[in-house]
Amino acid sequence: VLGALAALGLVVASAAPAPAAAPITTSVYTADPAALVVGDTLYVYTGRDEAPAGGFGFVMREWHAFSSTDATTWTGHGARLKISDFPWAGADAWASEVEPRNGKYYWYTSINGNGPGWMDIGVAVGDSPLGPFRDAKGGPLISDSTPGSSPLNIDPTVFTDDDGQAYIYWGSYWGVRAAKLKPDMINLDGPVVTPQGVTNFWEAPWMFKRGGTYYLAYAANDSGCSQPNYACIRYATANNPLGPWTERGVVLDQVSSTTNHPAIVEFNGQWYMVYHNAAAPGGGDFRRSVTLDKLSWNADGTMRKVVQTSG
Ligand code: FUB
Repeated sequence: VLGALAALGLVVASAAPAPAAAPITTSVYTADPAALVVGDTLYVYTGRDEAPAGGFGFVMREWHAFSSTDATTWTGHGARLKISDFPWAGADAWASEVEPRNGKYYWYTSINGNGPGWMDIGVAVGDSPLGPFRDAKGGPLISDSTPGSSPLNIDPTVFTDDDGQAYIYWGSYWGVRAAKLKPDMINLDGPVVTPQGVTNFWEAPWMFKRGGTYYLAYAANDSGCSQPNYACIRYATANNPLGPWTERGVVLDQVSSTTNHPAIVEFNGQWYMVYHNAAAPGGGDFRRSVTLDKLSWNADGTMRKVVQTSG
């Protein structure tokens, strides 16, 4: 029974405290983390890699949720959102992020909308961090027919500023995109813009604010930070949520998977870099695992490079 529950991601991943960089679970392969603090709990939302051993290409059908009160011991809550929850979509449960507003939780997802384009961005809504979640729009929030969007709309990150204005950033190999969100969180408010100054952007943006400065971390794959076909995590800062941005360097070197995907969060007074790699048993580029390491700051507001304590 335990094995069956583990396969569903419904058992505590580790009874005893594990080293900080152990995978948050080995019950399933996980990727593309997004982090959210609600009260005394750190939630991490992930995709699930289901590619067979040695398989080439992503097989991703659902998004999972995990929680912890110490950033060390994790409880798996199973798949809280699936492709089938979006009746207009049919494949590719890629990167996602959950953003709270007015007591609701909005789960923005990369998903193949089965339309003329490839990937779209959908949004589901729930009444708690663990849902249940339902499609909030009945169609994509962003698709390749959205003026100013990218041919490949993936990897949404949503940030709400101190004045209550929410922004969505997303992007792929054609560069980062951004737009304001209406207060309902399920409609864009104004044009899609292409933020300037985000150098070597590849995918996987993660937006946050610290001490009045806006930070945009993202996966880059330039030879200055990684070997060919691997990503590192660079970041840029700005004084305005839509930029212009100044690139500040590499905060996470390449990992053991070709892709990488950051979520940066403060929890219980400690900052963390949540990311994925291929270090779990049987892991690989399409069988990734989410882990996290501590992140610290210089006095000038720049980030120190994260020390990876897991392969
Ligand atoms: O997991 C599928 C895709 O790979 C994500 O959308 C990207 O961020 C990269 O991790």
